[in-house]
Amino acid sequence: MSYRVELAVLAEKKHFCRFGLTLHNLSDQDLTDWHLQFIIDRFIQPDSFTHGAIKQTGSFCCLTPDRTVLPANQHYYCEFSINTAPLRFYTDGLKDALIIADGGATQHTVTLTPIMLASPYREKSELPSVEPAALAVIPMPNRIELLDGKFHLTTSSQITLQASLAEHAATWLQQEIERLYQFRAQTVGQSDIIYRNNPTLDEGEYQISITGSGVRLEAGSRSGFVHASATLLQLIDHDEDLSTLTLPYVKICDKPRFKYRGMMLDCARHFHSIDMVKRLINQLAHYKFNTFHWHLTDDEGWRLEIKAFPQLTECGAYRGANHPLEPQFSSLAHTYGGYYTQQEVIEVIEYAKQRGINIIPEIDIPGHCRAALKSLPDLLVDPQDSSQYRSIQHYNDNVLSPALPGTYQFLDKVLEEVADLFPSPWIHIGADEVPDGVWLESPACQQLMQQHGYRCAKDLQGHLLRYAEKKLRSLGKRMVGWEEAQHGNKVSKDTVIYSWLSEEAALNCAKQGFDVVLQPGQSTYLDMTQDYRPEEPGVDWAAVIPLENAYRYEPLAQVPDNDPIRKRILGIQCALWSEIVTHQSRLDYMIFPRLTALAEACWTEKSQRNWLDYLARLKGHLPLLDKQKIEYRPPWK
Ligand code: TNX
Repeated sequence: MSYRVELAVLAEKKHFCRFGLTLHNLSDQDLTDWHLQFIIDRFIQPDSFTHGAIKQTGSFCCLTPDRTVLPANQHYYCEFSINTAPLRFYTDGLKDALIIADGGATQHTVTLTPIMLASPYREKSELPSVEPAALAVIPMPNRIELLDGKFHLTTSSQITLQASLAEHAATWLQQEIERLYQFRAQTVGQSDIIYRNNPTLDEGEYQISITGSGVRLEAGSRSGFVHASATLLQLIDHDEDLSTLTLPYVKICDKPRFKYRGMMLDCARHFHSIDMVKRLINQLAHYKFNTFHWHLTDDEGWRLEIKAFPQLTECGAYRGANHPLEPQFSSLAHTYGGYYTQQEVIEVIEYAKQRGINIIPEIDIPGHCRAALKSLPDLLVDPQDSSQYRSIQHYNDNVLSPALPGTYQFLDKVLEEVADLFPSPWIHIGADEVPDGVWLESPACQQLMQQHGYRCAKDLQGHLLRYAEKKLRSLGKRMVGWEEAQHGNKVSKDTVIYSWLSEEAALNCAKQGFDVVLQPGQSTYLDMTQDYRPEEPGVDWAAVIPLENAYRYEPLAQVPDNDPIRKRILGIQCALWSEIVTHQSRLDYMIFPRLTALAEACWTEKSQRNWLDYLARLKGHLPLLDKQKIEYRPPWK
């Protein structure tokens, strides 16, 4: 350990923190002509900095000290301020640090010590202890009746299809039984599992009956059969010695509460491999989700191959020292990145389809576009625009211009390829977090405003989104976007709004006549920490979301049952933003088990939901997660 950096909170108030940063040179060599790079999510006030200067782009900071030599066995110290809420978690601190020395000729890795927080929370919160439930089905079926007796699947058991709609569901069941229990159902043999068509059942609805004569799964839709397979997989008990699978005698009648049950994964902030994406999609199928929202582009990365603009991935998919995109969130010393080829995307779409999951791609515009702007500067950057702004994630150059012809050429080509690639009838165009101050100092934007009588930036944003909506409509697609898509009041009521700020905001959109998907950050954001202890990874700007709070998320609790507005609420979506999600085990930890709790908000009628009952089922379900080596956050530590 030759170099070590320490960050300490010296003082904190409601919207102010003062920090001291110490860099120790523990080596026997002087550091000369050096600067320090580090990563932190919060914005450092540049003029608060002592003993040098700081330049920050996003989470990437470059500290130039006020002296060029740091002698062996000595330290450098500086202070600075951040005007945000107090830090409470170690992941709020520095995420990486790197010394660049000898004027750039050498670099040295730096050991980080956990941030010294001003008031770390030490109380332990514990879940009530429960006995594992015998029927550990999650989400809770709407009607389940346990009968006396057990059915055994043996090596001569066969899956029989009496419904063509069940083909995917049966194949998936077979694959999962093999993956989980190395148990292969036969192609000829005893017809023990029968998928049977039942046209009286609605979309997603299914019935299961397990009796002495076997397992019967009924549905009237592809999705219904997939959900039946999912339930069956959770009913299986495996006796390793007997090499049989045991199923309890039961009768189940089940159907979804909400039509839309989604999960969003941010693949831009950190890149998640195709295998990780498939793994998640498979898990979603187990909990009866039906939508995967693929966040493919953002300031810090463009992850989708676009044949018309190869630069988007050649340049925009990578961050690093010698790249137009600086390192962000992790990995200062190495180039970081990756993208999905269109061929890979086709495979993932097929994989998801077989599991009853529709994939909605998101191309986030006009904000969150830094990777695109850096990749296609000639097309997308307005050199006359001298507007000053800073986005929430601290960029001053991340917004498309509604006044450049290149913006529309870009949108046309990208949306055409995306619409071609994804069979989903919906395409998500983002629209979130366009910073204040944008476009104001651009003569071209000012002219566009005058031409149309627009009064503010929201009108310009609406102008661009209305164009995107028309383009998508011409491609046979419906536009969907974040809450802010309706800013400027220019898009039609066909646009589906994904509401992330609050339920009140969601209901407002619904009242205006928009269809709405609920994704309130306070309950469904899986990048929020799961407890108050500083070791918990995550952020807390929306809330801390312990398992119980995720479970107790009850949408529309204040809306009367007969209120017509309920029809506009299509469903619920959980989201994992990936600023801190660097690898599979972190992803597992943030998602599980909270995803299972939220699955129940999506699927199970309010009257059937019960926290302690869920905990008992979760306890009974954990062995299945262990079997799959899912590195969930242990609910009972
Ligand atoms: C808000 S919610 C964002 C994301 C961030 C996330 C971090 C929304 C539409 N935008 O860009 O990654 O917070 O929690």
